Amino acid sequence: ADSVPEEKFSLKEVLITFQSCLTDNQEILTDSYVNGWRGLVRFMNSLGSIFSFISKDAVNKIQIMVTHRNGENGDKYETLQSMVKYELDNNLVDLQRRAEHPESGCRTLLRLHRALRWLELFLEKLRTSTEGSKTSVMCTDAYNDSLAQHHAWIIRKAATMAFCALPGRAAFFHTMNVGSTEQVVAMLGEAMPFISKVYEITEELYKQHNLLELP
Ligand code: 1PZ
Repeated sequence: ADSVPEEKFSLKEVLITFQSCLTDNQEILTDSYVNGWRGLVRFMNSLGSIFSFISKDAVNKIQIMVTHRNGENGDKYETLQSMVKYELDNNLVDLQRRAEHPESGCRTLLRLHRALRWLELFLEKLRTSTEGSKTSVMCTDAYNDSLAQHHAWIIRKAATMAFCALPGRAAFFHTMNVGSTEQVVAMLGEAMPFISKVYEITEELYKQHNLLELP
């Protein structure tokens, strides 16, 4: 079927967004983080509708973060650090089970944060892959080493089935819209440190406040 021609975009721009998340004193800007995720969702949607149950959940979580940011106390959500402080100081986080605050910024962001780890692992596998490598295997391995540990059996099953529909390595690189394989590999080498940095800082923040297992 014909689809509305989408404005061409490159995964490079998306990954670079994560560079602009970091402030000089190593805080993470919520708006840039969310924008990075918007780009990732756009990219995922370009891979086909089989991934839409995944992108739907990501979109839902992005929207929760945007709602916090646009709310009355939006300024408290300027950085992930200020969000954690504000929500904890004001008892806005369900720590034991989901109850009064099922959509806290802290628990919502934790889900995106875990998914960022999957992305980091997957992109690193892509970067170091060879012509014969299978994207579905790389994706599944990355998933099993990260997100899968936090997902129920039925989600794991559905996700693993969706991964089998991923385009092969050459087509996948083409979808990234970055250029030749060499250019893709170079771009990933440049952009990955920013993703890793953002992941690391968030992980440390959550660890400090004991938030890594939020329900
Ligand atoms: C390139 C192919 C895309 C692979 C994406 C790999 C991630 C698979 C995740 C499957 C998740 C399916 C749907 C929903 C799951 C939710 O239950 C969980 C937990 O949230 P809760 O139920 O506690 O509110 N949601 C998540 O774990 C967030 C998942 C976000 C997925 C983002 C994918 C990133 C795509 C980047 C593309 C380059």
